[in-house]
Amino acid sequence: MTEPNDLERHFEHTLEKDQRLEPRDWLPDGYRKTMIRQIAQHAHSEIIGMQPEGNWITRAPSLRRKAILLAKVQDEAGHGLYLYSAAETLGADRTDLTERLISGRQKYSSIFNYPTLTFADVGVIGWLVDGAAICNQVPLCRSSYGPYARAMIRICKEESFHQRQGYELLMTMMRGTPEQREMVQEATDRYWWPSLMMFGPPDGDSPNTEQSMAWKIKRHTNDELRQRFVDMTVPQAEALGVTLPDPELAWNPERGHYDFGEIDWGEFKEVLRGNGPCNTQRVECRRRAHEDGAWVREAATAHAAKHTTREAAA
Ligand code: FAQ
Repeated sequence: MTEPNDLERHFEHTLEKDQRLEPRDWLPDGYRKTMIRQIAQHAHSEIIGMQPEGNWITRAPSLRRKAILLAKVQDEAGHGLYLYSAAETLGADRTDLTERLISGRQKYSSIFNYPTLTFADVGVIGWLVDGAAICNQVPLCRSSYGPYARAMIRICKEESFHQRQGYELLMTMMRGTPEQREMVQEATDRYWWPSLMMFGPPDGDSPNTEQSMAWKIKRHTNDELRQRFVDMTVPQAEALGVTLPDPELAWNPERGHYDFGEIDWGEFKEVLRGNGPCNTQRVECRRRAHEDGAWVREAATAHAAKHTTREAAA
């Protein structure tokens, strides 16, 4: 085995001291590749994640709800853009990442392949999907790659607002008519299990966790975060007055955690293979938006070129 050189030692020491790695630092190829993969998948999730809720912007039941939803969806676009910028600091090319997304070569979160059938879904996405996102992303604020960790701080602040708006919407609906309460329960029934899948495969089937933990990219395993989410969400469901659709959900005093039923990993794998209820629609919509936006990118590039020529002439 060859001795590590100064650059490798600097990388290892930075991790040992729990400091951040920066774009100027030497990074092992595997670290760079893993970080680009995770950041790109995360960015794609934010961008594709605009679609399910975007579906309700024109049909929000009041001006207030419409303004809130518009702001939330815009935040998601912003998160996607910070994250693409973070991936660019690692040498990734945004056009290439978008190509990979629309050609199905790069993943985005499984959760966004489920439809939003009623307005209660907007509340449930805020409560459960943003709730799960926060649970997963707060530890990523301490991720070893500086630009990602810093982007995550702002993203988590905004996600907390998203989660609260969802919960407040559901609280309001639960104080409403029996039909509204039924809508909340039905949306919870549909979104509960897919939300648990957001944390990724069980630890025994997660090929990336061990190395990502060693590199301090991930701070907790998928199962640890999933358990944390369940423990946090059960009391919220009780306060809301909805039933989580799992008969095996029960407090386990010995473990100090809630036990929960088996997740349908067959469904998760199908969604990842592209066979979820909305995969085709989501990717097609993103591809169309990218093509329709070509003239904006061309105009911006032409404008920048003109600027450069004028500045050079001056
Ligand atoms: N969906 O070895 P692992 C949001 C893939 S929040 C699809 O365990 P890893 C906010 C995984 O990438 C959602 N693919 O992988 C919002 C890997 O792929 P590979 C986004 C999944 O990376 C809310 C393979 O399976 N959040 O957008 C999923 O160590 C509301 C093997 O898995 C993030 O991306 C899944 N659920 O752990 C927006 C957070 N799970 O290697 C709008 C950052 C796993 O085949 C509205 N990411 N895979 O290419 C992470 O923390 C990690 O990447 C995990 C997966 C935990 C997601």
